[in-house]
Amino acid sequence: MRLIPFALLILCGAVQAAPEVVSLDQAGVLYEQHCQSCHGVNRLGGAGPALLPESLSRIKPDEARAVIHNGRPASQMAAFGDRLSSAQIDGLVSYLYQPAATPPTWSDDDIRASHRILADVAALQSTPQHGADPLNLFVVVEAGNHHVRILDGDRFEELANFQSHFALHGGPKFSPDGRFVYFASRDGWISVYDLHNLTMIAEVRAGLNTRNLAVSNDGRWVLVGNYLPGNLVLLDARDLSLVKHIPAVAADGTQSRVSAVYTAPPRDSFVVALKDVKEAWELSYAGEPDFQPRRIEAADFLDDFSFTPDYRYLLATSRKALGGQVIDLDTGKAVTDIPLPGMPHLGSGIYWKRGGDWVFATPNVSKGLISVLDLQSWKLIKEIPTEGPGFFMRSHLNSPYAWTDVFFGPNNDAVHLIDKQTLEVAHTLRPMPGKNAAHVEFTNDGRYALLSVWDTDGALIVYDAKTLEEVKRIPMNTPSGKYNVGNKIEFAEGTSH
Ligand code: DHE
Repeated sequence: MRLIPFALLILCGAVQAAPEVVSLDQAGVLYEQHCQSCHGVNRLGGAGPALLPESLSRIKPDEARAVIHNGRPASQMAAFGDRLSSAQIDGLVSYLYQPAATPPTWSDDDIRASHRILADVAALQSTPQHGADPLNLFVVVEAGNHHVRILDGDRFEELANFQSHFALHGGPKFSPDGRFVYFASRDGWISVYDLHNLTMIAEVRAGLNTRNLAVSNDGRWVLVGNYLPGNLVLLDARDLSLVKHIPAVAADGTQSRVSAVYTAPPRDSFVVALKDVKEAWELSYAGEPDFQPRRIEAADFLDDFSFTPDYRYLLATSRKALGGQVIDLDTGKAVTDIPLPGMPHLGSGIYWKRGGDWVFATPNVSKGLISVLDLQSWKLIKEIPTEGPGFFMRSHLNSPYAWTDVFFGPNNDAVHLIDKQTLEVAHTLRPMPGKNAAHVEFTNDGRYALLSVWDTDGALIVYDAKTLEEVKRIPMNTPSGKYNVGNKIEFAEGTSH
């Protein structure tokens, strides 16, 4: 007779005895037993990410169910399908999407307690130690396994590959000399990595649910924008130590989340979009700054925005105007609405010179079109039809094309190359048929374009940007974004800010 271990009998018993429907209270107990040691008391995160509706908004309940059942490959998340019944997993999923009983808080003390110095910068070399061109490195976020790879942008060889915090989001940002790169994860962890020495310097948890970060043009400050708690967190760029937090509260006292924060180099300031109140903020970092926000009244809520090339105007989304609003940062006045169809993704828009004039093009996350605006008159010049809604756009001063993806829908394996002068689709590439192709970044000289295939068995594909020949294919697990150091620190035309 085969002996069944006692523990297994108990476990089987537990599974069989589990009720058909698990209440939220019962699920809370299951959370404490199975999840809390990694995901933290009150679901605020620990070794694993925070599990609150605010931080799970990107994950659909079905996916959460599958992750609990099967685990998440290349992560610490174990499979619980052999320990929990379907009803228990369903109960847990419902529980995770419930708001916290007491609103989660993250104080200055919490931030300071999370701060870790991982290397002594003073003891490191102050010149690049890797032999590659420091201005042509690529930082590639491999979202599928929460890793970052550093690539030599001349040879497309890997210089480093390291684990990141869970779910990095938004573009990493760089110190003005390109030596340091700053990452933000959705669950609030900010890290700084030294590209000269290929080593992590410091990390800190600045919030519970973070939007993005910006680095000042003098390299002294890092400003983090948070959804949860709704605030800005100012860090010393050298080691990420906390300087102060600034609550995102409107002039009338209404509390807001922060949609996004960017640096505006010619203005020596950070510009901040607020999500729940009709204000944009500008915080100067010139001289000895006090970081008091200058409040600019917006015509509508701001989800995200782009700048004009001179950084005088904001092109921001406006739900009310069904498109965009233009805000003059000098006068602090809303200039005009730009009615645009669908849901333009202005934060991903790029500008270039067409003839002698600046134009701005934005993808659209709900309609298959690219809107092109005249930046002098704010008029819509053209709607370029695409094979489906898109997320990202990229170009380079030396490229005749703007590359844009078809992120959503059945044609998400396609990438369109739009002729920047005729505004026609000149080429459509399908790098890996059937697999989502998205997000492009050019080498510093614009000779090569690096494109992602967002799939577990995905790849980073290097194209000759002129001949459109494939030069190299590096297998990767969902490489989401890639960022060229030179393009980023020059705030080059055609890349994201
Ligand atoms: Fe992003 C950048 C907001 C969903 C991948 N995304 C940004 C930025 C903002 C933003 C404000 C600019 C920050 C920066 O670079 O400093 N993103 C939002 C949303 O509001 C939205 C629609 C919903 C949300 O969940 O927050 C959203 N974003 C996504 C995704 O689902 C994507 C595709 C996958 C993911 O990683 O979550 C995604 N977002 C990205 C990427 C960038 C980004 C790769 C950087 C683009 C760049 O080239 O700079």
